[in-house]
Amino acid sequence: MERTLVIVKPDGVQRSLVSSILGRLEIRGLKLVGLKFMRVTPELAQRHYAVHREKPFFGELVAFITSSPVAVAAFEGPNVVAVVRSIVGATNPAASAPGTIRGDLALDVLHNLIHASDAPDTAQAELALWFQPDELVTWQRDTDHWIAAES
Ligand code: IDP
Ligand code: MG
Repeated sequence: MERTLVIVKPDGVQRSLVSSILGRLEIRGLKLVGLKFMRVTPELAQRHYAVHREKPFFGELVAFITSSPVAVAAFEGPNVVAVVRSIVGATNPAASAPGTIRGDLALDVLHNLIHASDAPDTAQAELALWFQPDELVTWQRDTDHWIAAES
């Protein structure tokens, strides 16, 4: 079963939106398999956003993600990477569809509330970066077979 990394960014934590944001993923039927609340070091921020290091916004992105605590979650489910990205919405909230997290709750491309892995291979790498193996919990949920046949 596929897994993905989700981060409620500092703006989501400061705006008391952690439960609202993670709740949208939970009520969709996705299974929580990891959860923690933490400060992000500059080293972790730079590794997480390494693909953007040549971008003009890299400095402000690292400053933003390290500015205040974040909530980090791992979710599991069928096609979870693509499903979560569709719930999150487009990177720039100005173009995010209503009904998505960013389209309903955000206005600014930097302060767009949530990170979600963009492909299964990046999800695996990001989960390994943010979670120790024993922090990810494999468990049977009693409702799994009501949510997806392959659970
Ligand atoms: P994503 O979060 O939708 O995957 P990416 O293109 O991977 O978007 O960019 C990572 C993060 O960098 C975005 O979520 C946003 O916070 C920030 N970002 C992206 N583009 C810009 C920009 O043009 N200006 C400022 N920040 C940006
Ligand atoms: Mg991205």
